Amino acid sequence: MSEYKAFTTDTAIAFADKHSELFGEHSKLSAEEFGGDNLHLIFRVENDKGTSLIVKQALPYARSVGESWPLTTDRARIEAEVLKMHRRFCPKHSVDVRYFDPVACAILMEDLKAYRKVRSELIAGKKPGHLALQIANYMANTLFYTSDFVLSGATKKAEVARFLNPEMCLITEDLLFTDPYCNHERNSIEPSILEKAKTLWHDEALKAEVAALKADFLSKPQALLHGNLHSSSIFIDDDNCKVIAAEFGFFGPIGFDVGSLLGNLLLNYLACPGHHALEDSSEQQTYLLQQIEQLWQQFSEAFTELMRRETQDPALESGLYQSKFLQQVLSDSIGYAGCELIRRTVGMAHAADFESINDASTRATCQRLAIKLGRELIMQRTELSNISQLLTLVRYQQTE
Ligand code: SR1
Repeated sequence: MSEYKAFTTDTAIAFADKHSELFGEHSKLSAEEFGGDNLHLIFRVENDKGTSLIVKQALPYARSVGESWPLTTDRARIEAEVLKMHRRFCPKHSVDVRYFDPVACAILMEDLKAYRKVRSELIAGKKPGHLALQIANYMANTLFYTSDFVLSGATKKAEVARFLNPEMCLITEDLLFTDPYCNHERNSIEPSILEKAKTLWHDEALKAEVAALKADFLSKPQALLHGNLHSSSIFIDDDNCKVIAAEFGFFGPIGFDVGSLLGNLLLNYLACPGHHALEDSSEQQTYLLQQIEQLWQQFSEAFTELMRRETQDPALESGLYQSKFLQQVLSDSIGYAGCELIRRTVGMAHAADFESINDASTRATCQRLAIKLGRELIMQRTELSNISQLLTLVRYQQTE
């Protein structure tokens, strides 16, 4: 068996050519490597008619950290399998995986050339009306059909084992739930907010709630999660959204996927004054809150309808149980959204929403608000019993 070798443009072309019928002998192929991803080599391979595919190869380490942080290349298998599974249950919003090679740790997939990254669109002040509705349907379908409501006990356990993904989960466990709450060397904290960040390290009440959220992340295999569902993992065009990058997938708490997206929409909400003039900022914030409301409403309606119609286990058919289940998903989602706000502000992996704010003082104000709102969400997650209460809390977080 041949060995793992990082692709060059030439070997990426050969890989795409071998595993695709789109490229024939008559086509002249070209490839470009494009960046933007910390953990992978990504190539666009194109023929002379303009038809293209993406080759995504897992690197054995994180580029931003270097070879000192080894990473399992098995995540390429996880990513390919999660994307294929999610596409089974939501074909419209999952990227199409054409081929996976376990030795090269590489995936050949659909090129979303005409799509744009949601995070960049939101930072630019775009207001796509179909984002929340479509991703809510994606989450409801992918999460419901991989849960205990549908899978038998034996199948579910076998699937949990197939998607264990311990190394990638450890990254999330460390970066989301541990590092921000101590003086960890991986943290990246701007000096202007250091005092605010330090309050997190000594906040015992908060740390107890984060511990509870981490414990659930470790031991609540409710459904096959995407595992990293933020606004850079979703691409959008004028009519449709598609989800990519599922290498952090595993069986975990449903609220983790919902909360990751919620947290990233809130991050963008808080960043608005750093990107737009006063009136535009307030319009963009109104749009974002409407999307958040729609995200939860549509997700909960679709999930409720699926539970009512499609539950296979008679013991889980109780309407009362199902509504309690969803209530729990809401509070988990709010808690994980709070963790996401905090880790993107003081942890290792910051996001462009704040990083691209040029004015240092505005950026610091946004970051302090993110820490404050993140804390409120974590602490109040079980008291916020519906999405309107969450939105009211967000609207009132205007002072640091
Ligand atoms: C080393 S990876 C750092 C972060 O980037 C990814 O997008 C995940 O969110 C991860 O936590």
